Amino acid sequence: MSLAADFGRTLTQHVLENQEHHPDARGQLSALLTQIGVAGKLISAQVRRAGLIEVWGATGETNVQGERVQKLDQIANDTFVEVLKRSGCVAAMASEEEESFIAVPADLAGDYVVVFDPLDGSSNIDVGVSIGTIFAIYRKRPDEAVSLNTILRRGRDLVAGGYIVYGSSTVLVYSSGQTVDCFTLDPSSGEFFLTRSDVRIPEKTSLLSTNECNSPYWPRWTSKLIDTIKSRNDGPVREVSARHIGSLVVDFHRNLVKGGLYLYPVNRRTGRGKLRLLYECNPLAFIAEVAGGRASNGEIPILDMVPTELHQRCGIIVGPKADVELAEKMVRDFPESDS
Ligand code: AFP
Repeated sequence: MSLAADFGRTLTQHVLENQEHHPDARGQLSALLTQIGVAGKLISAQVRRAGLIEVWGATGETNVQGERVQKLDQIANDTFVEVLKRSGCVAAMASEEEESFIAVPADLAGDYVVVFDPLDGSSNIDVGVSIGTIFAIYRKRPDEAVSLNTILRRGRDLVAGGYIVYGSSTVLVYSSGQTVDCFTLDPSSGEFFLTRSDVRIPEKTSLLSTNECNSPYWPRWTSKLIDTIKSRNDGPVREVSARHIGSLVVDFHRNLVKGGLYLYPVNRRTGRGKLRLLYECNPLAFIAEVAGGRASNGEIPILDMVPTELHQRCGIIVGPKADVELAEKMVRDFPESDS
């Protein structure tokens, strides 16, 4: 038996096979997804050296090879921007790390628009805790000259989305709308191999993920929802437990596989959320919906929100459908005006 048979399909094989499901596919989306895999491998290699970069950075900004030391989130951003530019598949992009969007020069420009958070959970970098990259892909509207409006699109228009988790292993998860599939990086061969296919989020919430220290700033419905979910433990068996890492993408990935509800409501004093609609909430909402879950800002699905700014923030509840719908009901039942 060959070793490849033990591992199963590679990311490239899977992407090419999936291309057949898209009637208007011309191969550019497949090439783009494959290049995102390449960017993920490059960033993963740097993440594995993060502690060393930290030490070198602190002692004079030069590593043992005499190279200038950059911060990891800057490395991840520059890597993603460069790989996407050179892919020949992207017309414009926007990054959580960049103030404005980037238009790709005409000679390199392709048909797609990519928005991404190059390194989510950066406060976890220097303590060796899992972090990740999040991305989402739109098809550029035909004949459109690139402008801010090229980027400010509803999540409902996405053609693909996904993320890469740099954890105990490096895992790339993506969907182009049919299924959600997970690939694990085999460090010895440098290939991503399919390790979970057609992931469906469990229907029951068994994990609850939220930063409970924010409770003084929560809208009224949030505590009511959390109390309701915790009350499921009043019986003889514990049904729900808490898990919160503080890297949204990693919290999301665990919840997707194990059945967890993630909440980051708007701050009721400022009326603002923390997480970014374009780079964080939309891609994860896209994955959640394809996997049979739901993502909402409490009033409407995240994917139906119309962005008005590049770095727009919003509240989010994402996870098993029934409990996201329960949260939406609680938003209606406990309006702020009654407090
Ligand atoms: P950074 O990438 O800037 O560290 O942001 C991380 C994040 O947006 C998200 O990944 C975390 O879950 C969230 O912030 C944690 O923030 P709180 O400390 O407000 O809970």
